[in-house]
Amino acid sequence: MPHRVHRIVPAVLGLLFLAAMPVKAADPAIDRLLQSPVGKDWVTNGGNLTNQRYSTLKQIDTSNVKRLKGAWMTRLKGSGFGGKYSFEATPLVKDGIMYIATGNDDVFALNAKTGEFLWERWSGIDQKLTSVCCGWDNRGLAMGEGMLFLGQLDANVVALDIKTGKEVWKTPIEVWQDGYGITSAPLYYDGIVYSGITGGEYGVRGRLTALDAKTGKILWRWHTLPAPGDVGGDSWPAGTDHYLHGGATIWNTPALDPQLGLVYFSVGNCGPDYDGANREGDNLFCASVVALKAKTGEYAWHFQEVHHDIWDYDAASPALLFDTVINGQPRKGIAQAGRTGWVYILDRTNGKPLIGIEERPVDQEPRQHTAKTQPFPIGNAIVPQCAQPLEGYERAGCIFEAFWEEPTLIQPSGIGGTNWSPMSYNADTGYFYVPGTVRTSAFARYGDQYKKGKQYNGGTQAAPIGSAMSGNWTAITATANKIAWQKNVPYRVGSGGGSTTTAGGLVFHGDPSGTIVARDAKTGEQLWQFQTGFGAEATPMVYEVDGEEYVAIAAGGNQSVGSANGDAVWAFSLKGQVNPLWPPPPPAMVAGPESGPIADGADTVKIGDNNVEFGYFPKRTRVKAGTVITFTNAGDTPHTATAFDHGRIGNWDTGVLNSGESKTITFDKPGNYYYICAPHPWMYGQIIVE
Ligand SMILES: [Cu+2]
Repeated sequence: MPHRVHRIVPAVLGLLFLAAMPVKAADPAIDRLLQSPVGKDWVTNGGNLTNQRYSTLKQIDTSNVKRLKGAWMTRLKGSGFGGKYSFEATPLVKDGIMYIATGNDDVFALNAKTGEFLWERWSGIDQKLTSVCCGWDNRGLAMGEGMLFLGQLDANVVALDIKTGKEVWKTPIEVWQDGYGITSAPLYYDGIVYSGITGGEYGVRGRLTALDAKTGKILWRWHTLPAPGDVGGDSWPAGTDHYLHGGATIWNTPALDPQLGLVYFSVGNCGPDYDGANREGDNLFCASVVALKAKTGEYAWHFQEVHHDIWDYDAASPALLFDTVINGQPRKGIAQAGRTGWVYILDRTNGKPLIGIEERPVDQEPRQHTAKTQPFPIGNAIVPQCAQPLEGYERAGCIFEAFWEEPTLIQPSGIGGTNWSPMSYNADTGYFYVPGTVRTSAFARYGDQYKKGKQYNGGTQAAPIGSAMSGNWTAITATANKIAWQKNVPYRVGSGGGSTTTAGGLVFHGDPSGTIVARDAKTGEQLWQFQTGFGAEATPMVYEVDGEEYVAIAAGGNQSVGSANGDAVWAFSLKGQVNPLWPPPPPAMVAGPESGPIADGADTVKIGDNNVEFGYFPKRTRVKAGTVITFTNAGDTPHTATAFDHGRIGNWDTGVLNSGESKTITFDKPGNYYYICAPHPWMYGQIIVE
């Protein structure tokens, strides 16, 4: 009976965590908060060690949430404001002070009651980094021992004095020139800082790194790509060096169970993303959830969500720990929302499915060395898992449809389902609140040579021009993996902001249109919305100062969705007086360049100009046959203009243009020429030749 379950669970969780205090903790106060239900302070990215993003505060509830207004809004001095950035960070709050990082890795301390600046630390990171695949981004901070910890896009982990913002130590995990970076918020617990690394699109070797919080010294690293002889090493072809550049990076903050002594994290895609031809085998630990011994980094267990991934079906959203009761038995759960559209629900003591996941035979393509079977969780997916046919495409299929060079339409697309965004869990309802992207990809493989520090994708998954894109929010039951409610929304969610839930019976989330929304946690009914003025694509958090409850969210857009850029942090409360801003331009609901003005006679196209890094200017141009068009990279990141014709790419191509470089292409024949950026296939342009 659901009612019984709901009352038991929070008690079990509280006891479990408080029972496991470290003996000689370096920061007992923070460790205690990390192990407790979240109250007035929010001291780590996921609220506490579980990543549940559940607040016990309930001053704001279903009956009064409609009265919420802005308590304050602060603009972060232009930090991370622009087309190359996404603003996805969750603020931390401790003792009335808010700490937040922007997409430029700058960190600000604000008075959490008023929004006033207390200190700021500008990262000074190199603006010419070429190793950022998916927008300049920093998902947040960790705190402990009087310091704040962050990972930077230049692959350094940094500790700042929490009182002043001054740098205490800085440890390079790798060099960005080799394709590495960090976008995840680290996790602090019991004297250790845990950090993931990105670069899955650049042929790197993924890993979790544990650092001594006091000194920044690296204590251990666990490679997500096993060397020959390591656990999982036989899931790669023998005698090859794939383990050195097969990707498998970590996009998000780990979770940790102090009682079991395990640290848990989700692992991203293999490289090259869409080309499995040279990496026969299951390719561990790509697209997996992994548990390690938290002190030593020793392997404990893994669960692979997608074998031999060729669809970019990462496990990118953070792993989440929860306790529940199934068939009368208390169970220790872990859940992860995959890009496949499923939530994977496992037993966190051993990595075995908690509800049931079946290995089923799937479509085969021998040239891709597709896995014979794939895991199918029992329960419901949150997004459609079959693509609709589209004119001009001969192949359309369902999840795990194999493909080679013939473009093949598949849902979910390679960006989800659920991409980087966190889901939340509310023990009162027993539901996970899962963000979803509904989008079709045209998958095609084209092979790729590994070159150190360069993009290494081996294919593409651009959305077909004219295809629809949208999003949804789904409540999934933790005991049966079934949809309890689902709400469709106009724009893609799941690439930026996630959800946060409260004891007030609410779920909060942002929206690419700029609103922050509150829903009834039981029914999904929208109870409140408020326009922040910028793409609200970060995960909200909840805190209390002087007896007043606040909900806060960063609003600065997301480059992969195309929502409005900004540099704002908003806090809301029942006593708030600040009114909403005007709505910014909304993002696209259809893929492609086909909206917007056509520049007549323009024979130059600038890429990444006007501080819009992932765009062409003009996006659409009309010229006479025989025109020579000059493509110039005016941005910071390497880009291409690559022909895109019904999913086929490359019958003309500028090749990679670094910042400042140009290339000319002559268009002799009348026609309609679409193009994309090969490394950023969500950038579209069009040349109409008459
Ligand atoms: Cu590009």
